[in-house]
Amino acid sequence: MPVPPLAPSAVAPDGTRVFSLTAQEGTTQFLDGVDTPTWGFDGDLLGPTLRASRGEQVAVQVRNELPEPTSVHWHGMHLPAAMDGGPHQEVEPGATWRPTWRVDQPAATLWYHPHPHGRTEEHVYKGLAGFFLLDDPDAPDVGLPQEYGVDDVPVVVQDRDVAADGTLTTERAEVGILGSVVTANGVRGAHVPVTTEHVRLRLLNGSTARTYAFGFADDRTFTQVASDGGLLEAPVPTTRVQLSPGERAEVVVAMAPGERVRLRSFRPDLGRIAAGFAAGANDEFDVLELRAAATLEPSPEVAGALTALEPLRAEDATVTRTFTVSGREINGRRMAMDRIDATVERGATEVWEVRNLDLVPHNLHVHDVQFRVADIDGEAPPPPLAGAKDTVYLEPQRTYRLVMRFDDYADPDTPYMVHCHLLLHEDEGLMAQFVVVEPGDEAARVPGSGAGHHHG
Ligand SMILES: [Cu+2]
Repeated sequence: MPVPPLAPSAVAPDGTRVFSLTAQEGTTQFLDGVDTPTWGFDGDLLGPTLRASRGEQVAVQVRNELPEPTSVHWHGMHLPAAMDGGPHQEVEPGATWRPTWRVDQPAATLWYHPHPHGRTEEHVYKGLAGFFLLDDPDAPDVGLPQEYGVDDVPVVVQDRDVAADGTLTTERAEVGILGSVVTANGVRGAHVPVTTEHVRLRLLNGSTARTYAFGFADDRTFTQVASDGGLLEAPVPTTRVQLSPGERAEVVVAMAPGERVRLRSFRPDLGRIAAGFAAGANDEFDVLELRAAATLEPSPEVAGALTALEPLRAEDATVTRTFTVSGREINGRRMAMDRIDATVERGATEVWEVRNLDLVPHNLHVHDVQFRVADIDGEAPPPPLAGAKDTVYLEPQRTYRLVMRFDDYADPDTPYMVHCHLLLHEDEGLMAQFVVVEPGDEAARVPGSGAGHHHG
């Protein structure tokens, strides 16, 4: 299995770590000997891994060599709205966009992907995605494998529907495209050489619609150590890790010398979805095979306590908002670029009550923050959902109370997005815009709205 290269960076005189990414056209062979037109960053498919440490000022020179506008969103990153790479920051063909921000959040497996309004599904499906790993030099060593590409391996899992002539087909179920060509880091039938007793996989669901339930063919127990926004408080022994589109999990797998075991996606538990909706609930796939060497280097034991999450409690919230999700609408409205749906005061802790009214899958991704799931239909979340999250699966007809705090950045002119990360749903309108403003301030006019007023 190819491991994405670490992106080179240069440190500017002011100390900023500067990366470059170029979105470009290419070709990939998903089927033996057959070229499929794909898009990638700095290559034919996917992109290099960006890596930075907490406290660093980073910048990315994003160049668009595609024949149409795109954008690059830093999924899971806490940063100013104007740097977020959403639909208000599209990059024209031939142009370069240079967002810059200070990394200030716990170590985590984040990722980047396009977010142009109405075309996100197509751009991700064609291959534009990459990892953005954050490190925290001040965090204690908790015994996790950490040699990139050796015992600490990023794996983006995606599915595509590839015709015999190589073209990417776009036949859609209600949830979007459910393809049968499942890849790990862009290849089918991937195998990963293992040279250590423990291997850490950073799993990313980079699919546009499909939810995976990862486990091993022999049903062995492994350990989930992190969710979207970083480490869980304690390791969670499990046999399955379920990820909806956009979600991540870090897992540690113990291997015996010489053994081989396949990572599979088993039938996901999507909740009470209606019969007759194709949602991938019955699909199973092999994803990759771990192949251990005859002798393995020793690995440290994973600590019993991984981190102390900062308190983020529903009872500390000063604002509660309701987001009902149905069809392609949030609270009865489709996304409009010129309408601000919520105005949040900087520093506020809020509860967002999110309910999927439908009998089909949705999920919810909130930009700028890492939230906490306070409860699901009043019950405490299961341990894998108790950590820092930026994307959560929404089972049909259940209510998720999410707690989040909007620190640091206020900008009345530029909205963040909240949306379903089933990308067809997002493109068709299941998205809303919120701005974070200074306390007492109001949202400014956004481009084309013809309404609202500017703050003083
Ligand atoms: Cu949806």
